[in-house]
Amino acid sequence: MPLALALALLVGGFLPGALQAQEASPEANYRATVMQGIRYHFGALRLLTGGGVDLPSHVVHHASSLETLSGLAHDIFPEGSGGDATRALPVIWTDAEGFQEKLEAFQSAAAALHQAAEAGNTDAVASGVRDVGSTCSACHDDYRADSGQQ
Ligand code: ASC
Repeated sequence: MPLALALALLVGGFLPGALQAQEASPEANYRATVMQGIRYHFGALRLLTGGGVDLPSHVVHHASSLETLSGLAHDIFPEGSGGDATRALPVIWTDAEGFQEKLEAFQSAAAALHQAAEAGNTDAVASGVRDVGSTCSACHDDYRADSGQQ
């Protein structure tokens, strides 16, 4: 075994837990996965509404999925699922009420967007996409770290 590797293993083995890179918990991984789903459906909607992709029949499917996923959002922040390996900030749990308001604003905007899509109202869909985007940013501004593992 090369000396450098042996030393790294030795030092790593004795570092206190707080100094070792933390691994994300299954709950944090699940949260990040659901968020990716939200991000992809939202990205698809942006491409379909002024983003140059002309497949109007797809809008309702992404809007429906986005509303469904927004309904899962309040379950994916269990107490204790924060920590260094996630961008979820501790204020999510210390300001649970403020966080809940942001979640509900997202859910309402996603529901309104889905409704506009079901009605085939192109203008309402376009403004609905913008409104959902604002609720994403409003929450990320205060409750998500700017950078991090996930
Ligand atoms: C995304 C994403 C966000 C929002 C936000 C909308 O695709 O990851 O956080 O859109 O940028 O304004």
